[in-house]
Amino acid sequence: MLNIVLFGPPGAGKGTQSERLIEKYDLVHLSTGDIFRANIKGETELGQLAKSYMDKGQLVPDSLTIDLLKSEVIKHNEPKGFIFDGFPRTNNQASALDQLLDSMGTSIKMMLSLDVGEDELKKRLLKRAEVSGRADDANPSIIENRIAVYKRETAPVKSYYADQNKFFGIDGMGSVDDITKRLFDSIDAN
Ligand code: B4P
Repeated sequence: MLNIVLFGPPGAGKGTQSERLIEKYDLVHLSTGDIFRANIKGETELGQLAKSYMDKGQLVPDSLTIDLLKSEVIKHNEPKGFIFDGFPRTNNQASALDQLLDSMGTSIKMMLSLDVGEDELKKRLLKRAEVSGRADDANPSIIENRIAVYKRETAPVKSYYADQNKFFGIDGMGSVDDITKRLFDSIDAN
């Protein structure tokens, strides 16, 4: 199986590039952010709880996120692989994911980490806010908090995969097409 963690700060292009990757490699796309937002829209209990964290730019607690991810993974019967988009965001989540995949006789092949400067991230998220209606995109101080949470809690996950020789840094600046090509090249070369 081709299991890929697509990683990067908020607004780095994870969701955008996931769409391209799933099409080319015929993978299942699992975005924890999308799953939470679907639950918010459906007014589920999980959605209500997740919203209280997301609207402030905080991470949803690990216990909730890990259980949710597991329940989504096991829904798929013999997929060619998964793109994990926005998961794992903590070392705890990364080790839970390793355990889950191990129990299925598979593992993460690579972490592709999109590298984008902070000014560009803020610009992209504020632009998306014009159409997304997402509370966490519209407010500059919430964006600042998301970036701070990323640096403090999420960026260390890079080392988790680097220690397993699975970390690949990708330049996430430039056009969507250029970045897609860099991702394809990195997957095909490894
Ligand atoms: P996510 O849904 O993962 O949101 P994100 O980080 O903002 O998205 P992404 O990087 O995918 O942005 P996109 O490609 O769309 O998380 C939202 C929240 O959910 C988190 O803050 C957290 O609270 C919670 N959450 C999710 N997963 C969690 C977990 N595992 N644990 C705990 N909490 C969790 O790109 C952004 C914009 O840029 C788009 O408008 C796009 O069109 C544009 N763009 C993309 N590439 C571009 C390019 N090359 N040039 C110009 N614009 C570009």
